[in-house]
Amino acid sequence: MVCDDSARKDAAAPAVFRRAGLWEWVKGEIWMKRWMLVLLALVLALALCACTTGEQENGGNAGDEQPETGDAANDPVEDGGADQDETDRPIYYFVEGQLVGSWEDGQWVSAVPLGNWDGDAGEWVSAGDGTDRTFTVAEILAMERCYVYDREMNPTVVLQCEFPTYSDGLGGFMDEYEREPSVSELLDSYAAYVPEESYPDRVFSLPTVLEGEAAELAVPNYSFYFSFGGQTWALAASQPVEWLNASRNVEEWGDDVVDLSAQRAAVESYLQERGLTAEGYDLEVVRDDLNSDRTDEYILLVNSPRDDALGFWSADGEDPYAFALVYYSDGTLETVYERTIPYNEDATELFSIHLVAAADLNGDGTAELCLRDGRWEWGFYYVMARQEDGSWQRVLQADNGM
Ligand SMILES: [Ca+2]
Ligand SMILES: [Ca+2]
Repeated sequence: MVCDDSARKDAAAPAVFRRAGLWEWVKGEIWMKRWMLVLLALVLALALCACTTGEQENGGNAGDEQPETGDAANDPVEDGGADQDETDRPIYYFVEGQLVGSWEDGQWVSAVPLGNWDGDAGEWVSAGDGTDRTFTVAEILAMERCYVYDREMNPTVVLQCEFPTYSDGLGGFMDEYEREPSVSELLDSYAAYVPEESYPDRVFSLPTVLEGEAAELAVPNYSFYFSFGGQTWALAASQPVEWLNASRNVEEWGDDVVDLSAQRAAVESYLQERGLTAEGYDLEVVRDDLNSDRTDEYILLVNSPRDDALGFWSADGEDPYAFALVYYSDGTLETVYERTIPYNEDATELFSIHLVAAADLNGDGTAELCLRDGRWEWGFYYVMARQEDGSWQRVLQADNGM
């Protein structure tokens, strides 16, 4: 019976095996041992393969003979890969809805050239330290999400961005963008919501990827506002920031009355040193730890006396001024921003400086100050950054128009 069985198996064996004599080897008495050897070799080969692949994924020993894995070190890896990708992107900042610029490649990049308009000379005068570029609406809508901050509110995340589009452009002042198809038509197919006709705002989900002509639309650099979740917040950013601004108008804060006599004395001597009136000036005080040394600093917004009804300065014959200062616990005063103009009897210009937000935007441990420079029917937003020598530089700027 055994022989019969063996013969049947021989007959069923593939002809090619029989010709090569392999079948004898396969069916031999020690076939089990041989197959185990083959299996062991297979397992060893697989284990070797797995080790090599692991090294390549970690960017470790990707050898020259493996050029296709040479980029592995630059590819996002599973742990923190998304974070790595995020940190390579510019971080965008919006002050009261207006794009002021970004932090990218380790530097500030302003949305408009850093400077002041010199009305007498009829030209821009450079101010600040940094560069600027044109931003596209496409890069703003590519933001994964937006972190928004406002007074007395917990920071929150918003996944919606809105802005106005018109037939001839973005915003209301961009006739040079007139085109066919209109800007509205270009963007409507990407919008999550298009309101009733004649209402210009379009609502977009974050992120939205624009393509073609739509991807080339520049963010207007004059009087153009983004809102996020329906609001223009004090501050919005594409990455979380260290938000301060906790104690505003500290003199008026309920039971926590703070004696500001030292700060007021410092302000008054500061003004007198500059030949400016120290009577009736307008003072706004914000208290917080700007430099992470666990001691509060005082941000002092000092504006010249004003007529409450008209908003013009009210000290006849005195030069009007606006200052943003930081007062440290040792009595040191630093000038963040200053503007004075000679008194003019035909005084029609209004200007004042206000703090919109204080936050460490670039995560270096020192807060930047976001200021609103209000002028007569025009104005600017500035982001001021403290330098190592204690000076403050304007690093980002937006033109807020009306
Ligand atoms: Ca401090
Ligand atoms: Ca900072």
